[in-house]
Amino acid sequence: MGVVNVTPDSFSDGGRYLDHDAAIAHGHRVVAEGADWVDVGGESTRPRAEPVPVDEELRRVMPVVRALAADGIPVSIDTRKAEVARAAVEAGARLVNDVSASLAEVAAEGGVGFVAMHMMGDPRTMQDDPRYDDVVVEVRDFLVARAEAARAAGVGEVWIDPGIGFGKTVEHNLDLLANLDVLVATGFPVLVGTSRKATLGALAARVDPGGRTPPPTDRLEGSVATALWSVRCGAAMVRVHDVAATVRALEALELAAPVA
Ligand code: PMM
Repeated sequence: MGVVNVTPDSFSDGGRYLDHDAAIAHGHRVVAEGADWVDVGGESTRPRAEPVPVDEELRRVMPVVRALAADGIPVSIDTRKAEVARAAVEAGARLVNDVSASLAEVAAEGGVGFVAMHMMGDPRTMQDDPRYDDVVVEVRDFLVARAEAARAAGVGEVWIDPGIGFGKTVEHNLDLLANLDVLVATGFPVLVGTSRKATLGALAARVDPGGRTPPPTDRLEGSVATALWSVRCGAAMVRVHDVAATVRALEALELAAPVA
């Protein structure tokens, strides 16, 4: 899944694709590079981001969703708002990627797929002091409950996603990545998004002689490494910014060490 953020402030690529034509071109580019889905989002969910009014979010994403869907590209809409999800599905989006895990009804009504992602709290406060007794068990139980509710509401295709970086410390994120098999064992297809996230910056700083944290655009190695790890643990999809590098790395891994 390739990311197209039509936002001025996403941590990873904010401002690059705010212009509709640039966003549409980027959607085509990630498909040419090997993405099966293009995830279009108009509200940054980075820590401490302020919510975006619905009209502004619609203005940002709709021309992009409409154009990519009209070109036959499988579009996922990354939103927490029912109005935006509904409009995007009417315009041809086929997956509702909902970081609040609460829009299953919209996906059911539209006859499209649904991603239930785990987040503790909301983006404004989620990184303040996240605490869990057992992050893996709590995230799994939350996701299974939301995914079963989505099935009961009539959604045919339900994905689960641990929500790396959404109300989690570096250690929580690493614990989730180390135990992805627990999510895979639920039987729901698992989506993982580590691309360019702060945890990868923290890991890079641990091995940097000067303890330097690279900016989001300089976290390619960690992004690719964790995408490969996720796929080898059984994740069915990874959400990435650097599609070409990720696809090439996955292909090389498959050739070097094919899965039996
Ligand atoms: N991460 C971001 C946004 N949307 N959706 C899913 N399902 N999983 C994620 O991990 C996820 C997401 C934040 O990253 P961005 O600001 O680079 O889009």
